[in-house]
Amino acid sequence: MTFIDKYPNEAKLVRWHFGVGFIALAIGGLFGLVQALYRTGFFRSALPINATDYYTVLTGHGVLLALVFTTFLICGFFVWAVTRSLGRPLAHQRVAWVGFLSMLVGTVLATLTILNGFAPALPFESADVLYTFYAPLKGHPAFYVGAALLIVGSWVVGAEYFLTYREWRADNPGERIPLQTFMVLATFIMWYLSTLGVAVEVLVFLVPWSLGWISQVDPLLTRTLFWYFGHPVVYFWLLPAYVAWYTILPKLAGGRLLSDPLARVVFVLFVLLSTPVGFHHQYLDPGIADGFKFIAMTNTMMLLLPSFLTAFTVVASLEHGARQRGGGGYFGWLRALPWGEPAFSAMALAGLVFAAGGFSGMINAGMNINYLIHNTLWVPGHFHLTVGTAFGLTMMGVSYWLVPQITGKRLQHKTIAAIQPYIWFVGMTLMSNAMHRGGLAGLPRRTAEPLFRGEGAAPFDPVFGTIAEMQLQIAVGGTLLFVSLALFLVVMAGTWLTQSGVARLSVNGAIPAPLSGPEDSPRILDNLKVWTAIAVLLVVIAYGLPLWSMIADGVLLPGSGPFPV
Ligand code: HEM
Ligand SMILES: [Cu+2]
Repeated sequence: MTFIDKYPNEAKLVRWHFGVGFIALAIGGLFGLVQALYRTGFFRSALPINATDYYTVLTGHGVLLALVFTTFLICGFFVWAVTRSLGRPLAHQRVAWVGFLSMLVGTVLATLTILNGFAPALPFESADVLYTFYAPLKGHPAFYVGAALLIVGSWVVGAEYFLTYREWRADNPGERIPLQTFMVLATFIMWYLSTLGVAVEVLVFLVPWSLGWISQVDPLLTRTLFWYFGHPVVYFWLLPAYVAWYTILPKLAGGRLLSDPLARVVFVLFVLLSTPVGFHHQYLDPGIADGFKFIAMTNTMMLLLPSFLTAFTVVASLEHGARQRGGGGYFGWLRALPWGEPAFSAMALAGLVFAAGGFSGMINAGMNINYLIHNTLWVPGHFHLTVGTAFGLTMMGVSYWLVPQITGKRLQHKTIAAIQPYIWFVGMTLMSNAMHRGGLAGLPRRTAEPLFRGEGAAPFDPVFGTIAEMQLQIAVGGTLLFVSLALFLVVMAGTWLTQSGVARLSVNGAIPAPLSGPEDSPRILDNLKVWTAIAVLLVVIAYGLPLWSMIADGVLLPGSGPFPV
């Protein structure tokens, strides 16, 4: 039975989340194209913006894609995952709708404030503060309030998952938590723990400051609170992709997940290690002792372990599937995978790209080698592989599979859908590779004038190739990405708006049991209270002293007092 027939209300909730996410994707993607063309100098004079507006565009791009598109898609996807895997409707529908509405109002508020940056004639401040909103950059209070409503809304939707789980638990004492629900709960435990930082930053400091109630804030403290949240947020994006790779992808490949216990171990490791690592974004910030940066680096490197485990489990599951379909040989089985199915190819290509993103991430995480690439174009090169593709392209794959199930309509424009992931893959390879290389040559990120042309122009020194050739690849890659994104939205709109016909589409949304099930793992893995307690302890160890030294010299005073290393 198709999801929409079994759970019509939950299907509606997922649809609304996806719908808002897709609108954010459309606007954010358009801004991405503008950036790629403007900062590389292609069609620059034809674009209706100037170098100041560039920051409005860049803020819109970062906020709408990295914060809004992600959060809506994740919350919607998880509604499906919890309902399907527990096999019951949500416990308190209304709670989830309240959360959704809060997210929606917050998004509208923040977006309007950002877009206001295009109309300097209006007597309002706007919010060209980028999606990291570092103080002392100051935005209109409505921007911060909007961001807070978005996050608080996601908390409320998250509460719904826990409430539904609690009801299920009452009916099923002693049973193992179904895998997808386990993954959702683990992801949200991490989300609650980490968003606390940004909530304090916004509600205690930035909102009162933007309203003029307090005269200054401590940039180091607010940055630290931001990055306390800013690294776990990347796992908030990544883990839903993992949910799809572990639970949907093996089925699409014609097989079954290799190991449920390994999947649980991976998610537990993320709960433990995602948060006490934020200082790896602040290697260049003064006022944080090197020893704490070193702890953050070590924890970060440990996070490679769950990602390697994932690569192993997912590839092994795909091989299993391919062999079920008649594939053979050492690598020959790869050809037996359904590469023409957009849901499969999008997720599989996303996983491949993520491997590359993982490697450039290791460079970012190295305390010394980070200095080479900090604030250069390398960094956006890296995260377009991770959030941009590992998350973004996976969610497109999820949509190809799920939207028919939540609308009851057959996927339309199948040919377009089949080629769309490949266009994304090629575009991203061009853009991201050139961004990485440009970063190594010293090209800065976040500027409309990366070449500092004119007097005192900075010399750039690529190891091979030229800056001009990299700029061309960024522009061509960015254009292909935009084309791909537009094609995806055409397929979605076409599917959504098509007449459903006489008979409802019936999709087999069942997910086969893993080869090795939860009964093969120790019960302690399901004890989320224990893992939460250890995670909190690790956070206290990593953050306690540095945060104390930042506030001990006066909560609003910049910097931190010296303390012995
Ligand atoms: C049409 C596809 C896309 C294109 C052409 C594109 C292009 C770009 C470019 C050129 C930059 C660098 C701007 C600069 O530093 O001056 C950038 C930044 C960024 N992009 Fe994208 N992008 C695309 C899709 C995405 C997606 C899908 C995501 C996330 C889900 C994303 C997230 C970001 C973020 C977070 C930044 C950094 C913003 C900042 O520095 O404040 N982008 N993008
Ligand atoms: Cu990080």
